[in-house]
Amino acid sequence: MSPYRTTRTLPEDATGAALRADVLHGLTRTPKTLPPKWFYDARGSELFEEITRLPEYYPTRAEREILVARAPDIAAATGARTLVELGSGSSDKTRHLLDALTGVHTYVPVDVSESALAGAARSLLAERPSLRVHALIADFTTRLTPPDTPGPRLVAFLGGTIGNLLPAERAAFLASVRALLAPGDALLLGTDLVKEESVLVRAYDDAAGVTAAFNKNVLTVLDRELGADFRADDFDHVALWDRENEWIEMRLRARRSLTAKIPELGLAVHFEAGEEMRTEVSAKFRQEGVRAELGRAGLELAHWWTDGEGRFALSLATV
Ligand code: AVJ
Repeated sequence: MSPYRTTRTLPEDATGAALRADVLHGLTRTPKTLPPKWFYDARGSELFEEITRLPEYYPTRAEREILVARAPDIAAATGARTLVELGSGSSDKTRHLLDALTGVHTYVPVDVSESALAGAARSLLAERPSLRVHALIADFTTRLTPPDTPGPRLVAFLGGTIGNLLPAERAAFLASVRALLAPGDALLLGTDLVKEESVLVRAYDDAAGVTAAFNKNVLTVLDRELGADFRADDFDHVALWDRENEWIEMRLRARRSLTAKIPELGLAVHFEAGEEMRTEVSAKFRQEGVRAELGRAGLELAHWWTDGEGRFALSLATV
């Protein structure tokens, strides 16, 4: 019997339908927006991996530092027997947790990318043959039905990805996570922290232009998936700090007046010269804000760990 099982909660064509709905909605409103999840095709995922190695992009290294230092504390505080990871991607940082969480025999990675799940499971199982991996092909922002595995469960949501959700979406997301937890279960949440503006902006506008390529890659996704005729060099990459909302915003700014055709939607979208389309929000947090948002979802902040430079935090929350 294979220790790798998958459960699909997304219909095979869900991705295409969701992309069409998001593009239709986002490009026919003012200002224009696209949700960040469409960055991550094969090329976009590769560019993101490259971003995590850039000197300016500190969150991945800072979070790894905390995980390495605190994994034994996390194991002791939770006594977890099942690890559920939302948006698990390559499951790269998960190793640090699995090494310390000696009571965990079942790992439930949740991701929309079936290929990422299969690749992650293959390499984890090669290292830990006794691990049971039950992958969920699912969008973590929708209601999840995890398999019936032994508790206590630890649900991990790493990388600061919660910052890609708008405040109302975060509240709904945290409430749905809360609904997954039984008494004794816990949530491990990674959040990037508010810091000096120049450090934040450089992390999203690196000197080598990798983040610019990552941002523009969403246009090639629309061209390939919807037959659109966007050209990456008609747009400039913009990263700015919104000090009121305390989030980084990535935008694509039209270098000239243009009209893009999107045949699959029967749509022509006009951009004025200089018009900006928002492609990502990446919120930065403070401890009091995290505590309050968790509290409103019925979760209690039990531990708050940061890296040595105070750039990133891991929170452990209980019900
Ligand atoms: C993967 C969502 C954590 O918001 O920092 C990196 C994505 N965007 N550079 C982030 C991203 C631009 C990243 N997360």
